[in-house]
Amino acid sequence: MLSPFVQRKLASAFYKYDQEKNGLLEKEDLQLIAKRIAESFGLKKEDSKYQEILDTYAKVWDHYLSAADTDGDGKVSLIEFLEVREKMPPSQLEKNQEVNKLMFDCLDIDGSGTISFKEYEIFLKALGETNEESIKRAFESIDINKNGSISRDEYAKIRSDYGSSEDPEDPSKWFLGSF
Ligand SMILES: [Ca+2]
Ligand SMILES: [Ca+2]
Ligand SMILES: [Ca+2]
Repeated sequence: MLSPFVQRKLASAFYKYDQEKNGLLEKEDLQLIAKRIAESFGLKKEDSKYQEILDTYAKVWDHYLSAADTDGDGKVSLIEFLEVREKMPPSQLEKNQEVNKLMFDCLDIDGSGTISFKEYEIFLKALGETNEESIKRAFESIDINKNGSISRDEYAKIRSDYGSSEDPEDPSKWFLGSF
């Protein structure tokens, strides 16, 4: 059984990703986030990077979230989302690494190999974050070595801690901004 604290964090993530606020996660929600991110970077539909960002979010659905859609209606409820985390077998955890890589590549828009403050800010704003302090706090909590950018390892660690740490003081709870 997931603890109430972990459930709260996962539910918070679920509702941030539910762009249309209908209480269900769908592939369309992820496509909306991808479009917002691409547009915030000033990309146009014709740009190959624009399509690349959309494709990456489509893969996140296909390789990861669709596994939570147990009744196969193309929509993931919060209950399904929490259940899949609870029962996640080791094979799924490996997939999780794949998703970490996908998500990282998606956030690293300029392909520099690290996520800058600007890149993370655009991501959080696409999820609906409006509080600048929360954005700063999120970035600072992920930038473990405080060198001003997020590495793959830092991202993977905080993403994993967000979904598992039982410590209410752990900075990983700020991963997705306001909490
Ligand atoms: Ca939705
Ligand atoms: Ca970058
Ligand atoms: Ca860093």
